[in-house]
Amino acid sequence: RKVGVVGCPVHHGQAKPGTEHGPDALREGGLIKKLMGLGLDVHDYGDVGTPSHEDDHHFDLPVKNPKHVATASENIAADVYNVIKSGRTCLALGGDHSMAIGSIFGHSLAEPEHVVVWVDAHADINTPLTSSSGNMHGMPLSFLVKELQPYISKLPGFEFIKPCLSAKNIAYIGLRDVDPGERYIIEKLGIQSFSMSEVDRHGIKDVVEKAMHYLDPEGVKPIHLSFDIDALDPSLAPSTGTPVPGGLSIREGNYICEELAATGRLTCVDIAEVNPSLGNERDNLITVNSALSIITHCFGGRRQGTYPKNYQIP
Ligand code: DIR
Ligand code: MN
Ligand code: MN
Ligand code: MN
Repeated sequence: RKVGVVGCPVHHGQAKPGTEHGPDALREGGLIKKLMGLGLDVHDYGDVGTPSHEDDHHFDLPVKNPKHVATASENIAADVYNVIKSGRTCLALGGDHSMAIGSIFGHSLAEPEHVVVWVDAHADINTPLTSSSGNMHGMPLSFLVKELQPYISKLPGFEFIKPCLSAKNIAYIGLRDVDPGERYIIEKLGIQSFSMSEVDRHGIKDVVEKAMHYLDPEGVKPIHLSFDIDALDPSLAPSTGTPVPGGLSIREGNYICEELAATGRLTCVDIAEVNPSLGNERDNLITVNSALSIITHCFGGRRQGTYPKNYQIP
């Protein structure tokens, strides 16, 4: 299998500097070697450009840095599209979760029928008007969901985005910090949501099975996994901007990834919100190692073990 890595060093979707170093922290943690060790043909496309804008907060809306987010999103979309079109599975390294605007939109240009599994403590579906933070990493899905467009304010730079998802194309896993407006939207649009309560009640096996059956009962559609590292318990991912107690274990996280990888239809994976500027060196190491574990299980790594194609007993 072929993989294309796209660095998305964005941080303007939230207030804590450091997520722009996420891609390099993952590379320095041994990402490429680990993927090659799985027998994959890996090409690292480097980082997308994140052009700066001087005047980026003069609008009536409480939305922060829309031009920064828009131009980075446009660049991310172009790279993700090219990687997938060239026949590679895309691994998009964040960056804060506003990166998913570009990666999901770019994926949709290449694979219009794709479905999205959103693994996160947060729902990231605030509109510019339901958001109380103004942080765009809490809004990415709202720009992509067709049913929400009547409620989405026009933002500078966002003209290139065509809403590419229906509410029924999304399933959440791991939610435990959802704003009132977001909960209302989830219920109103009937978005499939497996919060930590459902993980507790049914177990991760049932949750993944139900999510995939709901999104694509025939098992034919390309899958986009958007994995916010804060979906994991903070003990496993301390270096992240908005940790919430009571998260997924590494076993649950890896299980989700093994199951999605086993479909053979995982075409794009985002890893978002790794922030090496938060916490100490040990926190960074724990967080990067958790992210690498999640990634490898998306790309053929299995806890039962693997061996190269032509392996023979020596
Ligand atoms: C909150 C937090 N719902 C917001 N969102 C976060 O700002 O809209 N997303 N942390 O990852
Ligand atoms: Mn900057
Ligand atoms: Mn989150
Ligand atoms: Mn998120």
